[in-house]
Amino acid sequence: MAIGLFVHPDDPRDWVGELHAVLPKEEIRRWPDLGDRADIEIALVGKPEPGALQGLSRLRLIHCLWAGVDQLFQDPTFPRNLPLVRMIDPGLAASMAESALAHVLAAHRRLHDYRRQQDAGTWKALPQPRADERSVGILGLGELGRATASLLRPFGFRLAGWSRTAKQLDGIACFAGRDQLHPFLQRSEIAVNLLPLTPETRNLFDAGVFAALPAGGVFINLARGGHVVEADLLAALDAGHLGQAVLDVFQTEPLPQGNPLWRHPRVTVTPHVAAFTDARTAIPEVAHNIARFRAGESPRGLVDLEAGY
Ligand code: NDP
Ligand code: OXD
Repeated sequence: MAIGLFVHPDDPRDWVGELHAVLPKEEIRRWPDLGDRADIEIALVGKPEPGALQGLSRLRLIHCLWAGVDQLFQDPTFPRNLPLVRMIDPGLAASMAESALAHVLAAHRRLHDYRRQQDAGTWKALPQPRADERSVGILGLGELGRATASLLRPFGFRLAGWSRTAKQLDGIACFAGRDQLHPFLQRSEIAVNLLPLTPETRNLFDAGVFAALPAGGVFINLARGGHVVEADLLAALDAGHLGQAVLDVFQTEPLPQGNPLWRHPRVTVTPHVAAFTDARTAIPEVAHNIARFRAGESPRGLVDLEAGY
């Protein structure tokens, strides 16, 4: 039996080298050179080509190398009858927390406002709240939301978080469920999205959600473009209610050239780079999960296919 690696041929990470280092006895076959497809027992996938997992008659486990799994469900042939594990990678979590910190500090210190002042040749000091006067809300208190909260906490921000199930976390005002979404938004001057894309969270950020954020609020989306109704986001920015949007992810990626978000003065665009799985820290986690699976134990990061994350 063999492990099939379904990553893009241009992916520069040394997946095979890292896999051989921790699983020296395993046979690794990299798509599309799979040999006899019936040999593949475990599939390691990023965003495989549609249909790439078809005909793997003895496949028993799918381990995603991305934190999010929504991209897999876009393929109608994706096998939904097998255990699916998502990536919990300390390297990715650290990288996401770093990106979130950079964007939160830029918003807090009003760097977007000063950029616009610079463009207009304006020399003017703006009011600057202290960190402990600034409310930051994190949507999603999973691996990445909690890592982000931990990195932000020492700065003294007034932190809040929103999740599906109720939580108690040190130093974070916790809100849960749809009933508590608006009270959470109303106190989030800087809102950081770290939710998974599921049927419940698709298009969550619509006109009502943007209106619930405080006037002048900043929306930072580091999760998925499918969370956002782009027309409603543009309307909230154009109306002057939303102060800035920092967007790493989009409904369509790459962001089409004609999309108005590219040139909007209150939008910052990055090309889906907030965090990448780091093969060096991720592959040992994958190896542990394979060992757990083979021992009949539950792998870490098992996806609830009903909930979609
Ligand atoms: P987790 O599964 O660990 O955490 C998800 C969090 O979202 C949980 O707290 C969960 O609540 C909450 N949640 C899920 N559904 C809802 C809902 N309907 N209402 C309220 N809260 C909800 O995911 P990760 O933290 O590992 O990753 C989050 C996402 O980040 C990924 O799915 C991916 O889309 C994105 N991502 C983006 C990257 C980029 O480069 N831009 C890189 C990596 C990931 P509960 O705790 O109650 O279950
Ligand atoms: C992920 C991503 O989900 O890179 O890991 O977006």
